[in-house]
Amino acid sequence: MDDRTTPDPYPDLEVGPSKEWAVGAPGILHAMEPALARMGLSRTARLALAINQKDGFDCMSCAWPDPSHRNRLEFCENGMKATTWEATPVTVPREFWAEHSLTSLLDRSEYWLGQQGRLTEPVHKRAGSDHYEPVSWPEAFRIIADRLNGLETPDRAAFYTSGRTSNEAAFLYQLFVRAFGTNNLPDCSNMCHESTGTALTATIGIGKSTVHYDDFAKADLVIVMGQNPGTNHPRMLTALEEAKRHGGRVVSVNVLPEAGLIRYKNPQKVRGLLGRGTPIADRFLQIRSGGDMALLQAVSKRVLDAEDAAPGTVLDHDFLDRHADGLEAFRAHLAELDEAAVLAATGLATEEIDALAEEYLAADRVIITWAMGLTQHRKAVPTIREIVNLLLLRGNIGKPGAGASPIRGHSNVQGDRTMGIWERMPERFLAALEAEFDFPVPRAHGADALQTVHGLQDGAIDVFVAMGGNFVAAISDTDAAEAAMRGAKLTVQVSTKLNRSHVVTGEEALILPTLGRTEIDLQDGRPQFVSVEDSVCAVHASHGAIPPVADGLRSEVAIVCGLAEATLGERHGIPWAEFEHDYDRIRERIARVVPGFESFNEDVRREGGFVLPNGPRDERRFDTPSGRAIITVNELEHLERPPGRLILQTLRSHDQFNTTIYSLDDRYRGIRKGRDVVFVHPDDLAELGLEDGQRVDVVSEWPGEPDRRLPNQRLVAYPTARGCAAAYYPEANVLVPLASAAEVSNTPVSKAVIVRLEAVGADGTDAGTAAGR
Ligand SMILES: Nc1nc2c(c(=O)[nH]1)N[C@H]1C(S)=C(S)[C@@H](COP(=O)(O)OP(=O)(O)OC[C@H]3O[C@@H](n4cnc5c(=O)[nH]c(N)nc54)[C@H](O)[C@@H]3O)O[C@H]1N2
Ligand SMILES: Nc1nc2c(c(=O)[nH]1)N[C@H]1C(S)=C(S)[C@@H](COP(=O)(O)OP(=O)(O)OC[C@H]3O[C@@H](n4cnc5c(=O)[nH]c(N)nc54)[C@H](O)[C@@H]3O)O[C@H]1N2
Ligand code: SF4
Ligand SMILES: [Mo]
Repeated sequence: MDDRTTPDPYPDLEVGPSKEWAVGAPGILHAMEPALARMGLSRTARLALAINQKDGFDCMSCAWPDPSHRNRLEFCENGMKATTWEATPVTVPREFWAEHSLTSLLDRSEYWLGQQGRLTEPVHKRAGSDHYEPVSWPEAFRIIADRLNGLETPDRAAFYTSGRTSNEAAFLYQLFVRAFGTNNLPDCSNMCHESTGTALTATIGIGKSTVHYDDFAKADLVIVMGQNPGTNHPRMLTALEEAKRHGGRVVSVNVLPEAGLIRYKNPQKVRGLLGRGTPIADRFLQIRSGGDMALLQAVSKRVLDAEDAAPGTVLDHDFLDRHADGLEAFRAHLAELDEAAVLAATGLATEEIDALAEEYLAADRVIITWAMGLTQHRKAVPTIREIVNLLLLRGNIGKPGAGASPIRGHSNVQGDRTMGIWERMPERFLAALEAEFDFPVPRAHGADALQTVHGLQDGAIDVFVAMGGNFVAAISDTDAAEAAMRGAKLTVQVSTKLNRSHVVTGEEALILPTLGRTEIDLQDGRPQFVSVEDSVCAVHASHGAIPPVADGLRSEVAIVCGLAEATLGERHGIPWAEFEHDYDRIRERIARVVPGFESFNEDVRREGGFVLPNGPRDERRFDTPSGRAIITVNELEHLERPPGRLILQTLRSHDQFNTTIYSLDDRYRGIRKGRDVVFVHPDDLAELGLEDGQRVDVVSEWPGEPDRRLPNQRLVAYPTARGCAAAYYPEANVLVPLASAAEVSNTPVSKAVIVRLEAVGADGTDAGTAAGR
């Protein structure tokens, strides 16, 4: 049995008070300690001096951008954790595979698997075997090529990508997949900001942020919605601090009072290290889960009411006349807005909404940022369209200090999309690819992440290849996803370290170990560099800084080229060997296919890189069918909480990166040495007849389906919004129904799972609360 389901997996769990401040000296020290212990001073120093520096490597953790004026140390605590996790000198020894059967590895947690160190040689699990065995690179490529070429149609294979893959590797990977003949390119973005891309492309013509890094310092108001920057984008706090120094205000809209937004100690400033830090959020709206669409509509209505009261003075008429459609329908729709429904949906008081509207009206330049608290809801797409509506009313797109700014997850998830990693790339891109490489590029849309699970379930997909990531742990409904993966004929993982997706395999499986971003990538004796695109569309180079942890590791580029050569041979005449030996040759091709990269090889060598063109940001140009931005009408519908149930969000602790668990602590939330907790408001606990410290099964309900269960969690009384609960991803993924997906974007609804809590007796048996039984 997996230790997610053992009765008491974390016997040392400690729960203390949550913290009000984030980062500062304790943070950086916290991150450096294990690094120093494991890697020694010289390796640690070499890494610390290279992260996010001009000639160094791009931090592989989140997609937060770098400022143009860089400090000597330009990283945060969590960047250091990610770096040392990758750059550890610990490696998985050859004997490991003989000693550990796959069945025995199923009992191991993600934390344990990650602790085994870096993967160093390709391994192969034959059909029917319970062990991986070392295999040579050519043999590994030959096996995969044989299986791919033996498929009835190329659509029987799916090729997943996680967001650390460089632009160069991503471009070649999608080229290989499309030359092989399919658009089955699911990616982590399907589970992440897909709702953002869907909403923004339809309304403003581009699925990306419309701000520059420097805009944060120029903003009068930054509204941070559904995002926990103190943990997930720590250096964003520096940008928010700067905004405040210039007189800007910051509002947080969140279900939880997250530490970093309350008070921040900047590790780069002596003042920050010693002092009490800067209070970041001037205002905190503690919203109910899924209430954001109602809040945004209510604020827009107040803006329109203010305009009615003083015609011609509130809206940006010049902007609206020139650039936007749909104002009248929007106005008519909001005239009918039911304030009672808004209050029920948001859980906020009228005065709190009035106050936010006043903040918005008082500001000439407004940025709205958001992340998973908005994108992973059933109504995510219309909610993000409402962000656009609110911004458009006062021309807050395409001027300095203003804009819509989704904050991306993985360090190159945005770049991977730009390079063509998407199951539904637009015709423009596919036609350009076809013209450049002269083979018939498939046009039928491919499978996204959830469709890939269904494809595996139905037997429509036989081969699953993953360029990074940990698909079975990251996607919804772990049990169903794992069962589906076991039905595959072949699974292939290109990875740096072990995770659950290496253990839950198809009939036959391979692991191909890859270089990480910290490592020097030599091809023909010459160092190569790669490039990435951050959350605000800036592209820059990343150079490895330390020697690879083992001989024989290959770069992601080399692995794609090896796979492609073995699978496609001379087909299509694509010069894979040339690409592998000199990454400039790849960039030359990208330059001819992807707009904005025309002088890629020159631009990427400039200090700080270059910024991609962006119609709305640069010239208020909206690439929609009408050439204008679209104000949309969205029916307000909010999540009803059935009696006796809670709305559970699944989120990240401070010491994890997605499915990678660095430590069992979550210090801002007061949790140590364990992850089996569920956070619930004390009044809800009382109402449910439960108490802090008690153990419960968390049971998720979905109409017509059997219950899903996360057993034996410790209740933690916590100041979340009423009716809401929180538990850690990925453990809580067992609770997310596969059928629960956002409208249009098909993103799993990981932030709103309807659950009931069932008390567990001291002996670990079900003590049987009445609810739902
Ligand atoms: N250290 C670290 N950094 C990371 C990651 C990591 O795991 N660790 N992951 C990376 C990735 S891939 C991503 S996508 C980002 C994720 O970055 P975040 O989106 O910040 O990550 P989550 O932990 O999912 O936090 C969601 C936040 O939304 C709030 N929230 C939940 N539901 C609602 C709602 O209905 N309304 C509102 N207004 N708020 C809500 C939660 O309380 C929480 O603060 O971080 C990236 N950076
Ligand atoms: N319930 C719930 N589920 C969620 C979410 C949630 O909030 N709640 N969040 C969703 C989001 S936002 C995301 S982005 C997905 C994340 O889903 P994924 O991207 O699939 O997962 P990660 O945990 O980021 O992947 C970690 C693995 O990547 C590999 N890796 C690390 N670095 C490299 C590298 O440089 N190259 C290669 N090839 N491999 C590398 C390592 O083997 C590591 O184990 O999860 C989603 N799932
Ligand atoms: S903010 Fe993100 S990208 Fe920057 S150093 Fe921290 S983890 Fe790395
Ligand atoms: Mo993400």
